[in-house]
Amino acid sequence: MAFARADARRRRSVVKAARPTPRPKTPRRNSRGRSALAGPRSTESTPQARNGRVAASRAVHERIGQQLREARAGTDALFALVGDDWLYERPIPERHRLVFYLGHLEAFDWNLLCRDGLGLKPFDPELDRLFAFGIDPSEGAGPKDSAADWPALAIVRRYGERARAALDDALARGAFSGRLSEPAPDDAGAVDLAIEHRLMHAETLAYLLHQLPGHAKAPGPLPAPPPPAPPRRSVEVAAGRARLGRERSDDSFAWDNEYAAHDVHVPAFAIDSRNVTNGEYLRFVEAGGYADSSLWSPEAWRSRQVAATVHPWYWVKRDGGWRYKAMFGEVPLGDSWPVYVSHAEAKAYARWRGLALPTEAQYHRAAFGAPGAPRSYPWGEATPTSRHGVFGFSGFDPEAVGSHPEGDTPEGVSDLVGNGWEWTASPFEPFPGFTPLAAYPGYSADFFDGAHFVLKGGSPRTAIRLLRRSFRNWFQPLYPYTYATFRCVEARG
Ligand code: AVJ
Ligand code: FE
Repeated sequence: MAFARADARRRRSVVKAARPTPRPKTPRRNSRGRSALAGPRSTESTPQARNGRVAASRAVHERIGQQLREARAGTDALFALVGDDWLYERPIPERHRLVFYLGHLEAFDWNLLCRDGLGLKPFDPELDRLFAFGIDPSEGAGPKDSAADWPALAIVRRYGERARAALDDALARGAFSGRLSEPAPDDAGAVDLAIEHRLMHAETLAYLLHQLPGHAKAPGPLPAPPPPAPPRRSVEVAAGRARLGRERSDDSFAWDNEYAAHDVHVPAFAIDSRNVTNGEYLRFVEAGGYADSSLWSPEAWRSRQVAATVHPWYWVKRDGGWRYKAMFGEVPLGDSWPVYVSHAEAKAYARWRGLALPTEAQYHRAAFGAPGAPRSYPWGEATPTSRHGVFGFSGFDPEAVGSHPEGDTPEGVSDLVGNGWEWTASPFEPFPGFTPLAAYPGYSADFFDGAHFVLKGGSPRTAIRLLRRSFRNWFQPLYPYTYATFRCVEARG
């Protein structure tokens, strides 16, 4: 059978690919490999560690089991959008082929929770390694593998089924210990970690699928022409403190880069009440913003993106008119949608207006108020719903800025959460008191390199649980594929 033969052929090339083949330039790995946690923990005296040895309750196992199943259904639905033939494509040159992600989501869960956490015996160590790490190479240093280097879909799917079955069985047995925050790989909190890992991939997988042509995907909704944008105001924020980060006493999962909580003094500033729209950004494009080297960093100016394109990645010019590359096809460019751009483009636009991007601390102060009376969300304490903004997989494309006023801050700043991540001026750095998570030491630490910037908020494809105040996202400044927008700030005084 043709299928079986293809399997055998691909199987052999995996063996090749899994060996450490010398590459011209090693792409950055998303993790430092096998968990550093082996044998007894050194922190047995902390209360969390003592509690952590108690088996997690049935209720906790039911919650994480349910949330894991929901997250799997989400990523399964994404893979089901594309025909099998397309899964060997590499829609973004700096990322792996789609088939890698099909294996990665299952390998990640298995490696962390079953192999490292519960000590189960690997059933396919080669694939455990092949699918362990994503990549984040800098420009021009992308991966060079070919489609034939990857195993056949039947093999990848079988691997995924076995990995899932082992984890489901462990959850049904109640195999995980009780600690939720700063978990070891055998704690219930490590299952939360795996769930959030999968949910983040559900978003970045959408960026990948977005780049495939419409005919590669099942039909889906196209965004309708949006209503006009509300007027943009400048909202004054008085000097004062902002609270960043997360209390160690919170007993639920958070990533290492969210710790520790600390206050920062923020001088007075004014912030745009809403995001920069396509219509506004178009004026920058038409005024020659991409041709003015004084607006760009030397790296951005040299970059392929700037040299080869003169407009946002999600725009395309046809017959003299601008169109928008929506998830399921091209549509007329919606003037009032937030513009999705790279950090370099956002910064160039802000400079052109004589303004700046908000720092992470300014974002916190505008979105969540003062440390004395901090809000959980820009609108207050209410659990995020579709009334508050555009997030939680509500759709694949943005909506008009300011279209969810229930999600505004008390001062009327809109969409600080949802409808597109907010680029900040802040490089991704550890907060004071940072310690890598034992369960995944490289998750953040591998990216504290000055070459990534913090994004806050969320996009239409961001899971609701990732909208928490302390969550931080990061990408390289020239990466144009993120559903990321921005607004401008001006220092006062
Ligand atoms: C936090 C979204 C930048 O996609 O590179 C996934 C998340 N880390 N697998 C990324 C991540 C490892 C990460 N971001
Ligand atoms: Fe990953």
